[in-house]
Amino acid sequence: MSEKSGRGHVAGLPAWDRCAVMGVVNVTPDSFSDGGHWFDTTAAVKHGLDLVTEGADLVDVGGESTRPGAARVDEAEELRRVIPVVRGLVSEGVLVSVDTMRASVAERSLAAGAVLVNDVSGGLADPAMIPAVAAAGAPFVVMHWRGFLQGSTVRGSYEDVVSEVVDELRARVEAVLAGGVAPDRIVVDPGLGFSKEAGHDLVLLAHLDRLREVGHPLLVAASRKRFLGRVLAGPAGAPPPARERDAATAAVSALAAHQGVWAVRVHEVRATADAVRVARAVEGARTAGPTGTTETARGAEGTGSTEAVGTAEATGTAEGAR
Ligand code: PMM
Repeated sequence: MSEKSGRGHVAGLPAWDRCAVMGVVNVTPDSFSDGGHWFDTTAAVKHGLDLVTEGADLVDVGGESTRPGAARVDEAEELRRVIPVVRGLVSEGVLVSVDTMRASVAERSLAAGAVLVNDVSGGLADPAMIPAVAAAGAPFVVMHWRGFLQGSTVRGSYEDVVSEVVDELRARVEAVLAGGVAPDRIVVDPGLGFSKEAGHDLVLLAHLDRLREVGHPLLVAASRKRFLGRVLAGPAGAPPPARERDAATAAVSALAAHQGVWAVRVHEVRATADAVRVARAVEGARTAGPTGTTETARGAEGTGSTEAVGTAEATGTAEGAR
């Protein structure tokens, strides 16, 4: 399955038989696309559960906005935002990923039952992060990152964006391995929109095969990002607001799933959940005979953990849950 597709498997997580869907819950007042919506713990937990009902395999909980120019939130406040939401979702059987650049938040989230650490800095922002993840034996997302998005770091400059992102990710992975994180627990991510222009993001998406050569499962997080606004606006138009970029996001999810990425990270789950299932069905049809009868859409459903998707696949019919 995943080996054949090249999607890979992350030790410590279920082996989904398709691209996994990571739903986003930003417990922040200021994230660029959904800031302020899920700032309250109860609303955030409810939103995470809704995302699972809509087809999310994992829910990524973050308490710090990474948008350009954002001030850093202090540690106590980040813990206050994130930990109760992680606890609330874990208690409902949801697989939780924590989106943080702080070792303390990662450690406390893992202790509360989170199963994955998603660090947009790839361990660069906090020197205690890699030792903490290694000690916990947790899976770790290493994103391509050139620093906090301030001043000239916002845009980024590249001669050859794909080669540079691949090389820089390889170097980061080496550091993470040297810090004791197991190779089968590392996920890599090109960091769309982080020190990149719209054109850079598109070139990276066009060369996901090169990113897969880094040798670790790949996470793609295109959801509602600026480059989609640019594509939808056309050369002279104004970009639609972030919340009107969900159909474009689902299109990227289908393309990414078709190219064998391990997971996509999205704010609006329903359309992406459908997109990755269609991609899986098409992948299955490649091995079907000319009559197309060996693989059906039903058979193409993932084998995701019942804990992760309690309200969807555990009830037997993903169709019923959506
Ligand atoms: N982007 C954002 C937040 N977390 N995590 C990973 N691994 N990759 C990303 O590209 C990424 C991320 C920013 O998006 P948001 O604030 O709209 O959620």
